[in-house]
Amino acid sequence: MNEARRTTALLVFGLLIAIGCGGGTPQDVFSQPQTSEGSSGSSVQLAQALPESAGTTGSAAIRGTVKFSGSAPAQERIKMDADPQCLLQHKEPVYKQEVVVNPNGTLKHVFVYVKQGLEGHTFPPLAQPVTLDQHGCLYNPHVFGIQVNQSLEIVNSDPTLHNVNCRPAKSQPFNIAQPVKGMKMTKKFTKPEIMVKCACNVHPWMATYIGVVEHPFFSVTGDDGIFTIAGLPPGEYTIEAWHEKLGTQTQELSVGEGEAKQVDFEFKAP
Ligand SMILES: [Cu+2]
Repeated sequence: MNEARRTTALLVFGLLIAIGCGGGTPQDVFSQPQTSEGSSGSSVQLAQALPESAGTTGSAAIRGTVKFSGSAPAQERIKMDADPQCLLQHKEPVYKQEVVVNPNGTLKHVFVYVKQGLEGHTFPPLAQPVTLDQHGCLYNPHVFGIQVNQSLEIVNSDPTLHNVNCRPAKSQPFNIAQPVKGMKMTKKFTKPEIMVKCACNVHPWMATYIGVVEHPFFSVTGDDGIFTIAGLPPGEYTIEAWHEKLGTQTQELSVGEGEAKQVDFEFKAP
């Protein structure tokens, strides 16, 4: 490798590390950012960035848009008056995150994952934890994915008490209190489950939904309604899109090595 190529390779490697350490999930490296409410609009598409330890990977990709049809429901404002520590952190009104229609007519907070087609492969959980933050008395992210037995780091960034009450049906439920800002705790889910709901009993508007899957092939739509599942081995797959209020939809497709297939979903107004 000559010096110029070495420098380029180091820069690319540094970029990947920077993205990987940016507070997002490790899946951010190859799909779109999932954690930051404000920055989830752009899709970072770095195919084949999965580490070798991820298991059976390839260079196939599935991308698409989750569209919304019909009239968007009125955004319901969250009243945080009961806890001044929550209220103080927001200068602007805060709205419920249930049905969020983006300005481009797409749907936010849709969990899209490979439901079938990866049987027989093993995918050890990625070493880097996924972070669930409690900030401004909201969960960030509101919807996200994690692998079975991948670490979930739960952080309280608020100067107020939160409890994290997670009720999986297949893994061990837990309910932890984090009374002090900066508290952290690590948990894992041991069985796949679509979806695990976690909620805060102190602030009844707080809820987050976690897609627990056996592989790293999932994505969540952000401000642009786009999902990207890259680094896939070639195969025939069933893809499912899940939305907390609008249900699930599936599509079947086959994708070859090095191929990127487009699959769009459309959810109708309730
Ligand atoms: Cu809370």
